[in-house]
Amino acid sequence: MDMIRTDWTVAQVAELFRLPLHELLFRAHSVHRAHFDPAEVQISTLMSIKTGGCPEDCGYCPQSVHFNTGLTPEALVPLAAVVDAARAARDRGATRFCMGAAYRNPKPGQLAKITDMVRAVHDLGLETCATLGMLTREQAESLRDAGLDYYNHNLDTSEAFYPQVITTRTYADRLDTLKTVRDAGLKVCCGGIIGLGEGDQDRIELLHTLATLPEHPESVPVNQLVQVEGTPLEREKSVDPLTFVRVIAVARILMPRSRVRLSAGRTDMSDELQALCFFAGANSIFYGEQLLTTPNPATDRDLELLARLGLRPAAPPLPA
Ligand code: SAM
Ligand code: DTB
Ligand code: SF4
Repeated sequence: MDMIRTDWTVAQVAELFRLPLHELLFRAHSVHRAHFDPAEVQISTLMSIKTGGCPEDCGYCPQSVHFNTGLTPEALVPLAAVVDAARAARDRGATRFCMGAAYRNPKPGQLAKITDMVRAVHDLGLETCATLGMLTREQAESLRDAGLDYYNHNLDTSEAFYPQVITTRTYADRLDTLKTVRDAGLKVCCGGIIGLGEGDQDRIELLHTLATLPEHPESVPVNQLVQVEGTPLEREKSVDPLTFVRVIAVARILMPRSRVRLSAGRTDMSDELQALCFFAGANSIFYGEQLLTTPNPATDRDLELLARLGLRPAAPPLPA
């Protein structure tokens, strides 16, 4: 078994990132096999429980009030709609249900409604995840007490590149919330986006920051930017697919026990690229025709792809 390390240096991460591709893939796949059943892919389904109208200015995001993306802001959805969507997701094979809200941070009345949603989804036997922006310790604890398993809060890119993408909050704000969530006893889902205009050094630094958190995030979503019309990044150059695979492979080597999720951007990826990502160590996907506000591959198509690759959806984890 490889050692779990949180003391990686930036130079070591850079060295991995720059290995000849086949050497990198061989190492990543070996680490993957040592820690996971390589035929198993964990399935999460996303639901946007509060869409649009977000005061933050994340340059990639269709939900920010700062950009005109044609999205109509909506109120927090009713509990019954969440329960219906979660049940449908469970019946289609998802084991985790992730609720996303376009908040900078939730207000008390909003949080109370969301804890009810978490409780109801938990009671359906699903793992629960939420992404609601910044949290206080009390909020993190009440979510945990309601049955929340994971909190998603992405670092997105390197600390150096961050201010070029987002100006309404800092990298330190992000790290603070990650600490709050961890200290409250929640599992952490934290990753980033590739294709924001960052360079390899930023990708290396993001991976380094993730892998040197006091504990590795249990879940590491690697998103490829979904270019949305009206956002400042709508015409950003798309990333070299082989660079994207390198990010997945290095994440797998650095964080051997984490679920690395091949997240947003799959509609723009070939089957072959997705296959390579799974080989490089990705073992989780978002499943369902919609991410938060943008499309995801059709579920039939995904099941067919997994079957063609000889992969299968992971069984739900045993209750603790
Ligand atoms: N407002 C909360 C926050 O930012 O933490 C939660 C919702 S936010 C939409 C969740 C994550 O979605 C972001 O951290 C970002 O990494 C990802 N995301 C948003 N827009 C995206 C896009 N166009 N392409 C890829 N990932 C995106
Ligand atoms: C994550 O890393 N990716 C998901 C989830 N966590 C919340 C969100 C992707 C959003 C893509 C753009 C959209 O659909 O609005
Ligand atoms: Fe708001 Fe989250 Fe979108 Fe940023 S990524 S604008 S915080 S919804």
